[in-house]
Amino acid sequence: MTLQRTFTIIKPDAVKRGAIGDIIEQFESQGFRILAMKMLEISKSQAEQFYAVHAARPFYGSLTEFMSSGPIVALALEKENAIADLRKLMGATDPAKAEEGTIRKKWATNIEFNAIHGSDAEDTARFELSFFFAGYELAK
Ligand code: 3AN
Repeated sequence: MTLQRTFTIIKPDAVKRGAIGDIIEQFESQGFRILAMKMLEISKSQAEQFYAVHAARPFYGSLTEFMSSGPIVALALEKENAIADLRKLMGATDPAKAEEGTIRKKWATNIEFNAIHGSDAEDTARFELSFFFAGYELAK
């Protein structure tokens, strides 16, 4: 297996609940290497660009409102099979369906305030990483 990169956001609800440390601890203990990390706030229009693939969905307005409502933590992660393994560690989008031991089971409130974002495929991971990080910001 070759190393793969993925992108994740600790969402505003999880930051407000004091979950940053716990979630980063889970990334590291599950073997993800942190290549880059930053805490920032994004504007509504930046959130709209980031979630452009969801523009036609009914929840696009509230999702982008929420993602621009407070600080987030963006990370670039690397491991073998990173994309699928991160999705597994995150748990189902709806925390009511998330498995025991997943980040969303522990920290998400509902399908909208669901604590964490993770890229779902190689092309989205590339887009999302380049949206938040310049090449020089990634660890060698
Ligand atoms: P995931 O984040 O698990 O990849 P997606 O890509 O289906 O899920 O949805 C992107 C984000 O949109 C979710 N993380 C969630 O915050 C929000 N979302 C998805 N479905 C709904 C819904 N039915 N109602 C409100 N928000 C939703």
